[in-house]
Amino acid sequence: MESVITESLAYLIAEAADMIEAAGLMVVSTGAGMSKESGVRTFRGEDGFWKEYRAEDLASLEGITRNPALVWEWYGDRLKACQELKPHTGYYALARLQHGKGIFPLITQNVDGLHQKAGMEDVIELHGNLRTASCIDSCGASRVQMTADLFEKLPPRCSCGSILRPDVVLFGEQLPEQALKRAFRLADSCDLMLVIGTSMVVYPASSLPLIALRRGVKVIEINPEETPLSSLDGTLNLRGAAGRVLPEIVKAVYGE
Ligand code: BJW
Ligand code: ZN
Repeated sequence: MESVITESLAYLIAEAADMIEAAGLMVVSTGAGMSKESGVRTFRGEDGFWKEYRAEDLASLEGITRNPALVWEWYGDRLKACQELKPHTGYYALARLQHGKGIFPLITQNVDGLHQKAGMEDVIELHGNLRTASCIDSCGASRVQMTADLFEKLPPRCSCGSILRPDVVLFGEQLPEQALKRAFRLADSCDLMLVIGTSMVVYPASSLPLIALRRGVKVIEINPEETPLSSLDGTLNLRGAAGRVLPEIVKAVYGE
């Protein structure tokens, strides 16, 4: 992984900083790689979650129905990790940009709540969150807070006796309607999009930068690895880790 700021990367960071300063409506879109330096594992890749499990066994309704205890054990581990972990310097750099530039919307596929922990506002959670769980059979009972006691006997159950499911978006499920509508509207109206730490393989989040590019809007990608977005016309590739690159962008914008 790229962890040093080479001369060529520093040049591209300066270019990105100019674009950010000039942009009217900037939108940021983040994925699991944003949290990697805080200690949250990504989904795909060398040390991704899904090296050990099949995606459909963990992040699908069939998976949770077939093996609820395994899925809940996985979410329990992740919830614990997310509660203990802290935002890294890249998170605070984004928050600094947001407060310096005027609040821009931040669309995230992440469920870990780290953007909010770093003090960011207007966070649009496309894939839900780890704060609550609800009845898998939609019996009408209220949502339940995801607290430690939920994990004492797995799988946790709703008051109706059915299994609970975390309020995240599983494969094959629709995304939260208002969040998705807003994300599409923003992709269709922004002047600049910053895409950080996503492999760009999960639809519909992956289509957002494509909508912006199709309008001739530039996209800045921060990712140590190449993605399907990297080679598209209009993408500026900052090939590095979010925790290294974002503070450098802030330095270039504010000189601090
Ligand atoms: C760093 C870094 C550092 C590392 N700094 N970067 C066939 C074709 C096209 C689409 C479909 C299809 N079949 C089905 C679909 C639709 C499906 C889909 O897209 N599937 C594809 C996988 C093929 N999508 C859906 O089902 C969605 N719903 C939907 O489309 O509804 C309509 C519909 C319904 C029915 C049928 C068809 C359509 C729902 C998607 C829900 C995704 N859910 C998950 C779990 C959420 C809950 C949880 O967190 O547990 O969301 S899956 C998982 O993937 C999670 C993530 O949010 C999501 C995206 O992953 P992300 O963030 O990109 O992470 P990684 O690990 O993939 O990548 C990390 C990146 O970081 C890498 O690039 C690294 O290089 C980089 N990185 N270190 C910066 N330091
Ligand atoms: Zn119920």
